[in-house]
Amino acid sequence: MGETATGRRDPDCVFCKILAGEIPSDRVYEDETVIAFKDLSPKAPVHVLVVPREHRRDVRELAEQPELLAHVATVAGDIASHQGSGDFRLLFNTGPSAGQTVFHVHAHVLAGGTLAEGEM
Ligand code: D5M
Repeated sequence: MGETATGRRDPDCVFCKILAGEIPSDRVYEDETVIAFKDLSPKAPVHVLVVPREHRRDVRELAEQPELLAHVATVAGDIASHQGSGDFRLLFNTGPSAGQTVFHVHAHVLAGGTLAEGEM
């Protein structure tokens, strides 16, 4: 539950708890390697987080697995197509001063309506 083949999980991580089903989430997609659920504090009409199942701190660590990083982008595009016009913004906050608050890598998928430049 919520663990991967390599078993990377942080018991204190809120997204690992969501992956394990210990905290509820509004899931919109899941497969063997990622899940996607609605952000608790949406900043756009569509605001979904795509989260690799393996606990990795940030996109730098995720980039060590290029296929998984590409898969996150593909899933993001599919969500934007299904829930919006197909246009979307893909954002990885990386590090505290860039606004990262949950240190389990996640891609913000923002879509729907018109997204202002500079806006999250
Ligand atoms: O983004 C972390 C994001 O995670 C932020 O937009 C709120 C969201 N969040 C935090 N807890 C939850 C739960 N339990 N469900 C759904 N969304 C959640 P960051 O880039 O780290 O600032």
